[in-house]
Amino acid sequence: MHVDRYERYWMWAATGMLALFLGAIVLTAIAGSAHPASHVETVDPETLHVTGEFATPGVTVRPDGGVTVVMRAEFYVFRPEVIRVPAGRPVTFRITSPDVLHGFQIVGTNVNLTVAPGYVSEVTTTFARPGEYLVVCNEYCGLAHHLMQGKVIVEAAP
Ligand SMILES: [Cu+2]
Repeated sequence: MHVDRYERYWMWAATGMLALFLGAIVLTAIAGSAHPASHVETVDPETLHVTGEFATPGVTVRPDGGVTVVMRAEFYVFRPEVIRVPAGRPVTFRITSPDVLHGFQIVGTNVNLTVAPGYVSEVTTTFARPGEYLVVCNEYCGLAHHLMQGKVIVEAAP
């Protein structure tokens, strides 16, 4: 099969660019330790109101002294809306949505989750000092999205 010289040059140039870009993706993924979400846990969004841990959202203290916060993000509220956790202890947030995509961002920290219906989003953090933190939804979820907020109150550990 005859391929024109210039066409061959461009085929090699395009192949080289593909290899270069793919190499850059692989290199930055390895160098930056990028990886897909490690926590994949599903839940039935239609029944989580009535059964399972998300039917009774709230704060529980684990035997190791850490705290687990089970939450729902739904039209247009976080449940519970006000969360009290101790400072200096690991706090694990487990959160899901029964309706649409929401966000869970604790302002002033690096806690920032996407909350998708059907999935449990989980993050563990430690609040160093007592204080109050604003929680906002940062995924547009509907007409009252701007009113969707909560509060984390970090109290001095007993
Ligand atoms: Cu929202």
